[in-house]
Amino acid sequence: MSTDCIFCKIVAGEIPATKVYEDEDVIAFNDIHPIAPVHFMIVPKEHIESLASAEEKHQALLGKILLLAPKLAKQQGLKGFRTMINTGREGGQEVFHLHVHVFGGGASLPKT
Ligand code: DGP
Repeated sequence: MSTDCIFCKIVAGEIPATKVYEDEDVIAFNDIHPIAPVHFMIVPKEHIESLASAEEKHQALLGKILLLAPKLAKQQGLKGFRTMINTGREGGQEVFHLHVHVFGGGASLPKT
């Protein structure tokens, strides 16, 4: 755990969040600033700063997170969804604890 990390505090239960999933390795919760009707993030409990900081030892964890995305999206009623991993300040990352955004619902998403 990183003491000044907001997502570590959510993992530790020190800051409330609307959880959509939790197990021993990961937690998923709604984004506080949603950009779509359904918008949650899948977050490893281990503090990994970003995708660029992930190592070989995280391979199974990263696979688990990606495989969870369609399962949780379906549970949230999404028929399709978009994933986004902002990496580094220049990649739009604001919270430096690796997370996969999953969002969708409502009108179809614009092409990027
Ligand atoms: P990113 O730009 O990929 O680092 O996105 C970080 C997201 O985290 C941003 O969409 C807002 C969300 N966020 C920041 N602080 C909190 C918080 O305290 N609770 C929740 N649920 N989401 C947060």
